[in-house]
Amino acid sequence: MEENFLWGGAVAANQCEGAWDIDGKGISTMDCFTGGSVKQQREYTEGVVKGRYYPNHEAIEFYYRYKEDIKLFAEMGFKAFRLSIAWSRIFPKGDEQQANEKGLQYYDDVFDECLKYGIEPVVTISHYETPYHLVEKYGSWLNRSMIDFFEKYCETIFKRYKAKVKYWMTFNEINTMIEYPWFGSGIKSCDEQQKYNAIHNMLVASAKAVKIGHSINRDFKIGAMIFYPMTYPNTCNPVDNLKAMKDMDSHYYFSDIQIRGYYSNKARKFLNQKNIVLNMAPDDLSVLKEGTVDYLGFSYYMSNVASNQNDLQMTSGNLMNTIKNPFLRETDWGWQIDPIGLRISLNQLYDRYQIPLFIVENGIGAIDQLEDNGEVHDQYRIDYLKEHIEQIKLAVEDDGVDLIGYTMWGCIDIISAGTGEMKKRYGFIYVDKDDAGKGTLMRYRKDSFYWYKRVIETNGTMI
Ligand code: BGP
Repeated sequence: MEENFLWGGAVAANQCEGAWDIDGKGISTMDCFTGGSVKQQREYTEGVVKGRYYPNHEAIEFYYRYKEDIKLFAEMGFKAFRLSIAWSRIFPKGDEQQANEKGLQYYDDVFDECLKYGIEPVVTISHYETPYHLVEKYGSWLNRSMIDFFEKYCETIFKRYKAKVKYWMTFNEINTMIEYPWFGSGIKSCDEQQKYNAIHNMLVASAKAVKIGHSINRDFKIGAMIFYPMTYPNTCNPVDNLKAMKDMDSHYYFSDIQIRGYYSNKARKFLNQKNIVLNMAPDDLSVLKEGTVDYLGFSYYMSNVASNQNDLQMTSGNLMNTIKNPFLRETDWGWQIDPIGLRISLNQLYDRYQIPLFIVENGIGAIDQLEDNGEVHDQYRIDYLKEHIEQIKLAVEDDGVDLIGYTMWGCIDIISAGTGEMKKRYGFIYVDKDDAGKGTLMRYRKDSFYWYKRVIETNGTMI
């Protein structure tokens, strides 16, 4: 890989920090998601309800333990660490004029700790963590005022951290808005007209953020970020291929606009056919054109299958269920493991956009066993990551894809976003905590910790 390839790991504030109401932080949407499981969806409550269990409230207390954790990342040799800033630590309600200094100082300290070890922070500006007050008072992104609030938030953090952070991305998996607007932005319910206007507001806000960021530091690299559900047709039947194409078009809708800077022919046709009218301000289209991103970040865990039939066997996946693929193994949570699919995804995205790509999430959620001697033998995680990194190398070295870096998802065990579980572990580092919130929160290096250290040391040659 390139000498400056950004090997690292990724987390999100709401899934690791805890300290949900400390040092001035306001309630965020994710603070209102109860614990759940594969069988029982997380409940999004009206605010924080006394007596309910919210796993994100304590999470793994990264807020207090970040020095210990970043030291462990440095021991692995991380070049980059992807994390998010909790918007409601900076603006507790989201519509204030004055930022919360304790929140700003916290991230100053975290970035300083990263830079002490030569680790590049890669910052997600909004990772499912909308200030809950903005939902209650304005209806979140249904309201165009959010563009101004987001702009204020971005300008504040860009100015504050302009000498410490170079890599940014605006919205985590913005295409989550298709199926889960409450997850992506806290919107409790909306029809298609409202949903695609909320998405339009987010896209305009993202473009404005890019423009502001580049005016504050022209060296900033600001990316878009989608989850990439690369999809195969179930058969060579043309109708299955058409379905696979259409399914992917619904996701390209987001990255097309953020990378190309305009609503494509397909996007406009889609909106027309749904009778969706966007409430545009006069300069929205020029803002989208001027605020195109510098790179595309994406998450990849598994691949999907599309068919015109609807009586086929299904399995679960990241943010969406899919048809079972008989050629693929599944994780304990039913996600289909497809390393070659990652090479295909890299080719599809690079062929389409010809801009640098960044894998900002990839990993396997599994049930890990902490042995009495403090070891965790997670050979299945080494195998998963090894198989995917092999394909990444082929995409770069054989197919010529321009890839900035790879931040493995959940580099330390954290709260699962989809299920709220701790037992769905991703990390190179085991955290002693269970689904009921019990545990010492002590950290333990897994076998994969030492394996990844060698991968980074050899820049991907020894995997
Ligand atoms: C992505 C989110 C991450 C992370 C990941 C794994 O959609 O961006 O926040 O959670 O999925 O999913 P889960 O935690 O549900 O296993």
